[in-house]
Amino acid sequence: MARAFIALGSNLQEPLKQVSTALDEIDSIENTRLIRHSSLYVTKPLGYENQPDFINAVAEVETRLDPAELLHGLFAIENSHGRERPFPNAPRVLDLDLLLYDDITMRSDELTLPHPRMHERGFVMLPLAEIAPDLKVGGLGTASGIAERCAAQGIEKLQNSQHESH
Ligand code: PH2
Ligand code: MG
Ligand code: MG
Repeated sequence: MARAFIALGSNLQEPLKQVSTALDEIDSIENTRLIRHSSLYVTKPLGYENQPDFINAVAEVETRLDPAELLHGLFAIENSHGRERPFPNAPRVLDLDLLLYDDITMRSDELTLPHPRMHERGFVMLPLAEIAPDLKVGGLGTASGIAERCAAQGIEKLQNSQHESH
């Protein structure tokens, strides 16, 4: 069994519902089980700023799939939510990014591990530090240490946002 972390994000078409549903769907990927997930966070858009706030969260899974197979499972969920890709960092109904897969470092056309921008992104690092504060992130230190350096990016935890069915 491998342990992997996935970032969830949405800022279109009822983002709360998109992210909550996606957590259940991640648990339904073959040979994959949701272990835990963070609270949901309301976050200011980073990168392309002229778009609505996001709902973000991070999930931890156990899986027998290899990284590419798991990624394809995530793409299938994005597509079933009607994900489109008009331009980089565009508003989206659902974005599922594979952040970490055990200690694997890899670079292919479709997947780079660890996710190359995760350590700069408060909307990834604060939720990750909530569920795995001592996790080592690629040679850059622990999730909680990196999260502290990202804290001032307009990231707010939603109260009572532990998802009911988990
Ligand atoms: N995703 C991006 C770019 N910017 N900003 C926030 N707050 N949340 C996101 O999920 C996000 C972003 C590219 O994937
Ligand atoms: Mg992304
Ligand atoms: Mg993505």
